[in-house]
Amino acid sequence: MTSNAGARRFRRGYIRVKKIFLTGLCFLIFAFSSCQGKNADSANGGEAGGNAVNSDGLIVVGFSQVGAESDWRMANTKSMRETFTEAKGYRLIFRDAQQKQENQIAAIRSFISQKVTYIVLAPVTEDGWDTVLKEAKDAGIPVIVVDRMIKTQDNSLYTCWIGADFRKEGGTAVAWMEKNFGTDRRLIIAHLQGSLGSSAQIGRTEGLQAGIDKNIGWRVAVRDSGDFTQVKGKEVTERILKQYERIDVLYCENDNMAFGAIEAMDAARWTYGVNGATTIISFDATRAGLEATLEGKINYNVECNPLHGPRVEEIIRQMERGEIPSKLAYVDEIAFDAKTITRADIDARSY
Ligand code: GZL
Repeated sequence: MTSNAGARRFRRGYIRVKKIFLTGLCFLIFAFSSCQGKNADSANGGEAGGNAVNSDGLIVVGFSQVGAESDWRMANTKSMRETFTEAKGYRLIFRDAQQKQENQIAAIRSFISQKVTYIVLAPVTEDGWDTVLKEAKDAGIPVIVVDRMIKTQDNSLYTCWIGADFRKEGGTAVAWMEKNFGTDRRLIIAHLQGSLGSSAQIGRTEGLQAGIDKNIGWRVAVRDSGDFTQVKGKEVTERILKQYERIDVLYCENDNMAFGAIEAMDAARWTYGVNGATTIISFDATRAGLEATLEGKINYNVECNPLHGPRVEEIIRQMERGEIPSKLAYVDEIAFDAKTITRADIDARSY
């Protein structure tokens, strides 16, 4: 065989081997990329563009939680996590918004893109939800609002709401104040508000304001927000103690701000509680809040029950049965007086 013919045969063989190699390489690249794409989709809980609920027969619940700002919030999150487990037929996608509405809106949009079965929203504030809830409605995903309320002109944007009657909670505190201070004496009140614009703050403030409007001797010397946190509750109280000689009632819109206020009062050697100059009223009745009530540091503590997990599950079960849940559902709540609370009262509670 001449060297030219041999060279030609070698070239033809080389080109054939090269073609086979390149075809195989293209196939491998295509197979890997489509597999990767599928894995990415299944990581989001479904087939490529498929419905998350179908991936493994679980009901997928996207829960946008306010944050982790208080003992109440932690108990609320625990209740939801303990309820929506795979053993009970759910996949819970939990998002903590660090008390920022923009994070909740982003979470809801991610739930929509993952095609969850239900969206549960604990809204940080009442306003600003219409746009994103319209997107959820257009995607055919029911929205259950829990804890605080949303304000909207279009009630079709959410299926239902379950939570506390915050104004009633404030009214309960005012009734106790009337009983213990009378209605015709001068009362100097310092008011620690929760996160401004949240239903809990709006309702508890309205409850107090109704008492002030009714009892002419009552006066709010100072009103400031501690954002439902212990750190800010302490900061606000430190400022108050520097400005005022006398505070008859410190009205704290949650336990964690009351704990911060107690820290500030201790540091300033300011007396409070059942044996002190300043009466402390608080809300939530968390375990730590009730311990402080039992110790006489908090005079009166109005419960706000955080155990919404089973309540939300009941709503979902109703909807799975094709039933329509009540649009609004209020939870029953009680209150605790430092003068009558017992250890048994606290031990009987699950949070
Ligand atoms: C009340 C809830 C409030 C609690 C606070 O339902 O929204 O938010 O009172 C919590 O402790 O931060």
